[in-house]
Amino acid sequence: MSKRVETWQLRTQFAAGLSQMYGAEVPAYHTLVDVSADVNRAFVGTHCEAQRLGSLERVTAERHGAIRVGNSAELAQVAELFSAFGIYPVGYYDLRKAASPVPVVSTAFRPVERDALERNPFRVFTSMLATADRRFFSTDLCDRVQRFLAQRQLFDPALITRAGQIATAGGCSPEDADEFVAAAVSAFALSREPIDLPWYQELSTVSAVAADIAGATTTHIHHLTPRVLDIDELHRAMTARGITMIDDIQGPPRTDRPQVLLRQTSFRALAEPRRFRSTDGSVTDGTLRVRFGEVEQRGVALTPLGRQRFDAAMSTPDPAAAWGQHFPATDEQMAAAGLAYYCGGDPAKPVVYEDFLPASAAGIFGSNLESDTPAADGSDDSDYSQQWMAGQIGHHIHDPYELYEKAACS
Ligand code: OOG
Ligand code: NI
Repeated sequence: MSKRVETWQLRTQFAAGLSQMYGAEVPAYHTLVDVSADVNRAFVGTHCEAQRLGSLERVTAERHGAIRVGNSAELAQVAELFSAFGIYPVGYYDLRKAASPVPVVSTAFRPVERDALERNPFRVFTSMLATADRRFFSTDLCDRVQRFLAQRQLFDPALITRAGQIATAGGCSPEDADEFVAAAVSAFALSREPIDLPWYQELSTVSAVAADIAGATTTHIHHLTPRVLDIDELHRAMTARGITMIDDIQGPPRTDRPQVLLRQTSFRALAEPRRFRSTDGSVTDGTLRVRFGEVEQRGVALTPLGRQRFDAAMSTPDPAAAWGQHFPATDEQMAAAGLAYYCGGDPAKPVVYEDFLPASAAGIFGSNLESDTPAADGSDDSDYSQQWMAGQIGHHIHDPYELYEKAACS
């Protein structure tokens, strides 16, 4: 009898399958992955402590993905599907509160146990359209979007049922794994179905993100993000290859002090072929610039106290210049001051930050919008809280700090 495929192996298979599909759809992603691997190899060759935040093998294999759904029913299906891969909702991000608001609320699906993270840390940043927020959607448009969403089916119900069974069993046979993972991956393929052009255009006037989410009857993987050990070098190397990167690296500044949290950057969305249906029923070929490539560099996870320092440094006009007033020079001092998590309190063993940053996420969302329509003034009486989201998907949403606390002590 053949061996059972465990949850973490299903996760690895799913991440690899998405990567293969996305690379075929967006060839520049392959360039990003190649350049990331080069940067990582070179960095490890010249820095003796390079692998303290993860082995070269793990870092180079590591990805996060991003997906976007329309309503809480779809989010609940995603939660059920992802439970088969051992990834669960962690953290709550309200991107409507960002400096450049995006009409979504988000969570990140990721492994929560340390050994599961070590085996494969694949995460998916998952956003849901906030249609009930009147600052973005009129009552009339909200009704029509909700009707549109209620009629579409992003996932085959049999796939979701199977996911629940596999999650409960903690794995499946190799044959079932191949079939299940292939079906899960293809649910995120870019569709060739024509898009209703007037509908897409109407939503675009609210937000390009709204159009991407609710403008079509299917969803897709929005991006996949490799991890690098030196994001500034990656930015230079990609630019040298003629790929237009966004100007900024989001998150903490470059510093020679301990690397904290998460730094991210992206290349501009590329035109991808899509088909459109006009009011008269005719179908034409066109393009959309929606999907881009993103890259990340991860540092040590900060405690709530460290996070306060981070927020204070980031709110200054020049975070790089202010950094030294907020953070000490060594991991020993970081640990002693209770600013960051270290396994067993050992400064040589930083606990890697596994989550996201709301300001950076909004920056990544916005980085590719030529322009986006700002939210209208007025009040929002929608109830998109973390508790609301947890109730809708029927899953506890983990508190990242509790997970880091546990990782540091175990
Ligand atoms: C998600 C944007 C945020 C990140 O890594 O912070 C993000 C999206 O564009 O759907 O991917
Ligand atoms: Ni991302």
